[in-house]
Amino acid sequence: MLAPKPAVTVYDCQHSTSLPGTPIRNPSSSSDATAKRTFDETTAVADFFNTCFGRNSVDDHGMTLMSSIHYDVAYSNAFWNGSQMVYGDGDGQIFLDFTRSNDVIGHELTHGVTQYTAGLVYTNEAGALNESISDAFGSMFRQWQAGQTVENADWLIGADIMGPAASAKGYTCLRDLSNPGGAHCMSRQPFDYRNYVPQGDPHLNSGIPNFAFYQAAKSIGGRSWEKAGRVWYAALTSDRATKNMRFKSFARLTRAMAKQLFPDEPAIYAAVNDAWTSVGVR
Ligand code: ASN
Ligand code: ZN
Repeated sequence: MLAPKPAVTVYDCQHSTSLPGTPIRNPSSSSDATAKRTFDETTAVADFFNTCFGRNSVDDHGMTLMSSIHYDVAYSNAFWNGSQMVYGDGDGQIFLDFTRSNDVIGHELTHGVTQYTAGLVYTNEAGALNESISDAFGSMFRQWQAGQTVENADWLIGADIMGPAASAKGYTCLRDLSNPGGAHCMSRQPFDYRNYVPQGDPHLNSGIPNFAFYQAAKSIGGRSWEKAGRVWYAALTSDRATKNMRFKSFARLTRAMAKQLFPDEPAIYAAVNDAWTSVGVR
């Protein structure tokens, strides 16, 4: 029997900061493009987790996926607040409406998945892992929706929310899993453990596990979510995952899961092992 799909609800903050705001009756047929997009993409993220990883909503128990849009005035961010997603419209100069990037929607929902699984705290290495898991699954969702392989995927986070002022400065994304230190990234990141920034923001140090994920997926080849994604998902949801995990512990879990899930494909373990080793995590 197929698991029922989680309900998807959308609320309009009408530029206030009180949550959740006013319910939008039929977001799937709303004349507000933001409402419709939020409904469609949130539904697609639920399909992605269900189809690719057998997960029923963020809590794996069909929890309703709730989103509030038009949060605050010119608010240039989006976040998971522990029970729902919240999206700003951006200032229209540096950032456009945050619902425009499907990877951003995937990223925020994945924070919910992490909360219900490994429960990674949001500081130090565990915080950077938390952020990286959201980028990895956000990017995989974007690739899955577009039917891309690791070769033709763009691996970008936030490409579709770059406003004219950001584009004018040459920024094509917030972050790039395939090149975290590139000048085209609005938020350039370290991508080797030797350049880890102590007490750094999780969004900074996530470049290190991001680059490990990219390299593992790239050398395995094909579709990122089918092998590398399953290995990362198994590590995230493992009983051995802990909320204060450091890079090394998470890397060790991915190595173990690569062997467990793909015992007849040693190349997958080798790709995962080499990817972490190349970013300085042994
Ligand atoms: N958009 C950001 C994120 O999901 C919000 C934050 O800083 N937590 O990572
Ligand atoms: Zn995040």
